[in-house]
Formats: sequence, structure tokens, C-alpha cells
Amino acid sequence: MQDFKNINYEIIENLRTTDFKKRVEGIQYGTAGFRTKAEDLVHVAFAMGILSVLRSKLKKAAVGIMITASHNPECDNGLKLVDPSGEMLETAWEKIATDLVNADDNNFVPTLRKVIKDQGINEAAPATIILGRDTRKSSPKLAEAAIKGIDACHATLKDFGIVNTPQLHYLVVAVNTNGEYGDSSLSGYYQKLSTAFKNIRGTRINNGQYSAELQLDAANGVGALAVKAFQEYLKGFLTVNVCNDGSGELNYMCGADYVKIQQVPPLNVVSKPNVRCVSIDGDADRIVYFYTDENNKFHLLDGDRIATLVAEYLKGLLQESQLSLNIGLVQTAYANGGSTDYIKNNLKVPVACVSTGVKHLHHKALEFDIGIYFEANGHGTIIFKDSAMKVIRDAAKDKNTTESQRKAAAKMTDVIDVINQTVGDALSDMLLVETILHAKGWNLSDWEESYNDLPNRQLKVKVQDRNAIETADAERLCVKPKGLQEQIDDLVKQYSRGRSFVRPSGTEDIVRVYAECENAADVEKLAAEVAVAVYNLANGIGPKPVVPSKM
Ligand code: NG1
Ligand code: ZN
Repeated sequence: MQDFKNINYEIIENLRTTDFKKRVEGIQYGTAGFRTKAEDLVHVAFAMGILSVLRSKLKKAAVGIMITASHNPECDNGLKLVDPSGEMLETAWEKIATDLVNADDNNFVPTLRKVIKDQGINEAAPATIILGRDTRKSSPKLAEAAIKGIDACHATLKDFGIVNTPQLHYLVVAVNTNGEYGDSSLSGYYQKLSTAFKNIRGTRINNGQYSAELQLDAANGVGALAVKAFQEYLKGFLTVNVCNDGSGELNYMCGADYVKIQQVPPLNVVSKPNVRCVSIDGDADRIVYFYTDENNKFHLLDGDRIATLVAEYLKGLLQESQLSLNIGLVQTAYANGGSTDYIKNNLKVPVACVSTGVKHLHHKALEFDIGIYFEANGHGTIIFKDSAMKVIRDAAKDKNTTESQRKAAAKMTDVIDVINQTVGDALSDMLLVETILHAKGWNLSDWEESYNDLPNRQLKVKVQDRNAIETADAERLCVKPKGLQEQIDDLVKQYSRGRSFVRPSGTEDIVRVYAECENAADVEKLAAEVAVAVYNLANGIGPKPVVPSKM
């Protein structure tokens, strides 16, 4: 790291009151950092540049800044900080970030000084920032503003230019582990994942119902660049045909979020029936699989499916290698009830439910030797405790066990290297799913047969203030406004296997409604009824909304 030089408060004050004046009030660090209209983020980027330096000084390690708004439209953008271990910014610092960004221009420096004092930050400590951005038109300007903040604090900057979110997380960890996790370069990232993938695949490229070719919808986002780079590394092992590769409008009727929420194929994916397709999102940290059958029926295999597929596979490898490591699965309330029943009753793997946002899933997953976490939307990964990785690596070399035990352990060491443990990574997850389907000789309908999803629907409700909705019990219970949970309970009761919950979005100014029940025709009605209840109670219209009775 660079030699210490002082934070230049004079320059900071000067810039905050000229180029980087506050533009909007009340912007919040939410589930995925700050996210809003790109033109309102310039002063935020400057502040985040500075805050990342303070965080780096405190943690005595490199901190990341990623500029992206993932699946949001092109006009939006966002910034998130990445902690030294590759995790999302610690929750307590979300408030610090929010307060700093919202400080009045002339109170910015005093707020900054207060953070330094309250957190006991040693201003003399060195700092390193790893910066990355997506392909949005507004991203270079935000990167520039962040760099102005970083420079004013005289920190070391490693600007990786255009990268996707999981690559940025990888780079932060690679830098902080001095290359132990992987070489701290993009080529290091491609090399690590593709080498492990090819090792497992061996010489048998196709197997049973599995063929080594798929269609990939890249949401016209930054992920398309990584897919194209991977194509070179995977030549002869996996053919990935890319569409929505950046030549069209970002996230417009394509990408993992669109496909998951709308439950339809994206634009431009033209494929024969039963062809294996995947959609990744705008910053390549989510992935879903899908296909359309010969009757033109759409089939979605989402994050819940990936989690169960991986859990079953790893459980099998642990049995073969006879290692007694524990596996656990972490979901959110958005997980389909069908998947949760399957995990409990068939897989018999412990399953936990936590609040939305990967940081919650990640933390819970850390409790297991092998923690598998996925949001239904396809955001997730698998994390191995250091001690578990050591047990697996030792077992792969242990001459006192049988060859099949050793082989299973060796396979697991390659699986560990295919996985980007630092955060959900669409392309790493894809390589893992491809590995498992190949091992089983499965096509997508074979995979789909393991359990049935309950029909489900998500709706967005625009209300005066989305924070009027407050939840508890991993968001499954609505505690505010008063009376809303009772109404949801009354509605849900009318439907077989009905379940519904509501929560304010952390990335959009809306309230999300989720509903599922046994009958596909009913689920739209249940979701709409709950949406009406939310609209009325959150906007103070009442006392009781008119809810259509069940036919
Ligand atoms: P919000 O807008 O808070 O629901 C969405 C996703 C999260 C997470 C973040 C970050 C759903 C229901 N919510 O958050 O799971 O992925 O975006 O991208 O999918
Ligand atoms: Zn994303």
C-alpha cells in the first residue's frame, strides 16, 4: 500500500460546494447500495469515494466500489461498497453512508470528521480502493467523481475499468489475500474458473441427455463481455451462444430479472423447443435457466432450483468421500414453497429463511461448513469454511482411503475453484450447474422433475411512502401499517397452499407483493387482492379495502 498522505479537507469542502453539490434529499443506502436516476448520483459517487477510503483505513485492507444499477433501466445507476472479505458493506455502515451523502454541503466535512472520530479511524493509515463500473453511459462520469473523492484522500486506486459485479468482488478478495484466492486480474478470474471447470469435465464433453451447448441472454449488460471472454477459455468444452450481447437496450425485455418476474422468455432468444437457455442480469450476479417445450410452454428454473441441484450434488460427493462436513441451505421468503418442502422432506438438508439481500443470506450461510444460499431470483453462491476446504483438500491426497473416496474429494476441490465464493456470480453459477447436469446426464426437464413449483406472482405497488410498510420474521410478517397482516391472513386463508407477504423494496420506490398458491388461475387474484390491501392501508385509505370475494 501507498505511503500515508493526509486527507485534504480543503479540497473536499471545495469540491462538495462546487462540482459535487447535493442534488437530492433522502437518498438511502439500500439492499444494493445507492440506486436511483444516474444524474442524481454524482455527489453520491464523490462521497462514496471518500467513505471507501475511510473504510479501507479502518479495516486495514482494500475496499471495493462497484458502479452499476444491475437490472434497472439504463437511465438509472448505482454504487455499492464491497468490504475487504468480498462481502457487502457492513450494515452499520449503511447508515453512515446514508448520513454522509445526505449531509448539507456545508456540513459535509464536519460529518466526515465525526465518522472518523466515532469509528476511531487512524487517518494516517494507508488505504487502497478497487474500482469497477458497468457499461452504462453514465458510469464513467460517476467513476470520475468517485476518483476525485479517493484522490482528495490520497489513497491508492486500482481502477479496473469495466467489470461486472462478481468480478469486482473477486478482485477485492484476490488483492486482500495477495493472490491466494486467485490472481488479482481479470485473466486470473477467467483462468481460475475455467481451468477447474475443464478439469471436472475431462474428455467426455456430452453425457446422456446433456449436450455442451446453450443459449445465453446477457441482458445487453456488462456480463456479455465476460461471456465473450469465457468463450475463448472454454473452447471445445462448452459452447455458449450469446444474444442480447450489448447491441440492444440494457435490461429491456431481457435479463434474469425480467424472465423471473414476467415468467416469459426474453426478447431475441430464438431457439428450438427444449433447448437449454439461461438469462443473466445487467451486472451478471444473477442467473436463471429456462426452456420452451414443444407445446410452446415456458419453463423456468430459478435460484431455488439451482440451490437444490447444488445441495443434492454436494451431499452426494460428501457421501462418496465419506467426509462428515455439514451442509445448510439459506433462502428468503421469496423461495417457492415447493422448493422448501423438497429440501426438508427429500433432500433432508437444514434450511433457513432470512431477509432479502445477499448480505443476510451470506451471513447465515457462514454458519455451515458448506453454506448454499440463493435468492429465488438467481442471486447466490456456495461458501466453504476454511476448515472445510482444508478437510476436502487433505482428503483428496489421503492415501489411507479408497480411490473412490479420494476421487470424490478431488472433484470437490475443483468444484470449490469453479465457485466464486465472494458473491453471487451468474457465470460461475452457470459453470457449476453445467458441471452437475453433465455429471447426471440431465437435460432441463430431467432437472425440473425433482419437484413442482407452486404457481406464484410478484406485483409492485406504488404508495406515498414505501417505508410505511414494516416487517418482521424475515419479512414474512407485516407489522405496519396496523391491520394489513390480518387482511393478508384473511385473503391467504381462502386459497389452498396459499402464502403471501409484502415488503418495501430496497432498490425501487415501491412495495413488493409476493403470492403463491396451488392453483395457477387463483394466484393472480390473490396477488391482486393483497396489492389492493397494501395500496389502501399504506396510503391511509380505509378502514377496510373492498376486496373481491373468491369465485
Ligand atoms: P429489492 O428491490 O429490495 O426487492 C432486489 C431483489 C433482491 C436483491 C436486490 C439487489 C427481489 C424480490 N428482490 O431487491 O433479492 O437481489 O434487488 O439486486 O428479487
Ligand atoms: Zn444484479
